[in-house]
Amino acid sequence: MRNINQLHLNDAKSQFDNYIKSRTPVVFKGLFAESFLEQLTDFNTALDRWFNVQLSVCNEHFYDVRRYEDACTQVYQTVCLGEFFQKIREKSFNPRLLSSARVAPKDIVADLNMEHMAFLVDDVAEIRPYFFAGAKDNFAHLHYDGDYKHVLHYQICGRKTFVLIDPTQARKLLPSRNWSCVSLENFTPSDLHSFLDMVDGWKITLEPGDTIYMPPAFWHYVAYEEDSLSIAFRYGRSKLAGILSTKFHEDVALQRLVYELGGPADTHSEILRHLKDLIEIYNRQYQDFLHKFHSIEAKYREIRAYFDIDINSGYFFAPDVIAENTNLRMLRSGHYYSDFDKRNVIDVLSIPMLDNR
Ligand SMILES: O=C(O)CCC(=O)C(=O)O
Ligand SMILES: [Fe+2]
Repeated sequence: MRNINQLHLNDAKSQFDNYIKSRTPVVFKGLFAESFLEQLTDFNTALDRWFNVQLSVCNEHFYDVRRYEDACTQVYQTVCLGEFFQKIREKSFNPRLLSSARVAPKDIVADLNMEHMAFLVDDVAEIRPYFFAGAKDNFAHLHYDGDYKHVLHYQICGRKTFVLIDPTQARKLLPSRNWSCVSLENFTPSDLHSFLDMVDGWKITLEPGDTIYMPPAFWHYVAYEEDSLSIAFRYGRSKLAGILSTKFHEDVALQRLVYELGGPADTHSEILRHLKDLIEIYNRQYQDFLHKFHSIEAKYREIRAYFDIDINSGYFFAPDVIAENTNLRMLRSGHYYSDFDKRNVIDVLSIPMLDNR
């Protein structure tokens, strides 16, 4: 297991670049020390201030790798923040309800001054804030985010443990799309420790006021040690990563390509060859979206073989899980490939292939 370094703000200014370049997680202390947000590190104070803020909450955070039916019946409900925690405490709400990765409500954004991050990111205007609220013992199942953005996750109040694993470890994680079938939420502390040794992962518990940097495409699992409020600031991806994220369905093949693009330039020629192939396959004409999906899947298999990621021979996959996941992947691909007419082509010449921030 690897520990995550903690930086004080003075050091952050000079050192953050090295963490970004080497795709290494790090934690900042006191990012909003001089702003109003830092006055809300006490849970009850924050709850008082934002009691009436409307939240969209939803059960579960890992429906893809559970039952197929669950994936089709995700139901959101609207509730105000104060009532949300009250109802969980009095057990009239399911404790697994989370407000997860929803665009931060405007009353909360009004209490933020993003300029406090100006020294960390090139362009504050491109940062998108997402809000998270959840009660003690909740969790976010192990996954990676297919937007391939950098993330600064600020812990407003409560404590949360972050586990991070880099994309090279995918073959040990039984991945399905961007979800792992490994349920870290069921591990004992000592199981987790051994597992993190196996996958060379990082672990840290954030205190209120801490901010963790998650590099793009990283696997993460989050455990709510206490009732918690936090904001994920997502920002900064290359034009190429944006195209891969929005045009292609998620797969560890793509995740790995994005990760490798952030690495040393002398490894790039094979990566670029795979990417150009993918775009060429994307731009072909197909009779329907499933044909397009299957052609892209075939290339993904080739890329996975290149990186030695054999995702379908995981030792612990039950056959029905594989079947359901394959089914789900195929259905979801409609979202990406239904519009398969000539207009939907990627202009390879317009993409700076090696602009990888
Ligand atoms: O804190 C959480 O519940 C999940 C965090 C997460 O997945 C993210 O910031 O992308
Ligand atoms: Fe995430």
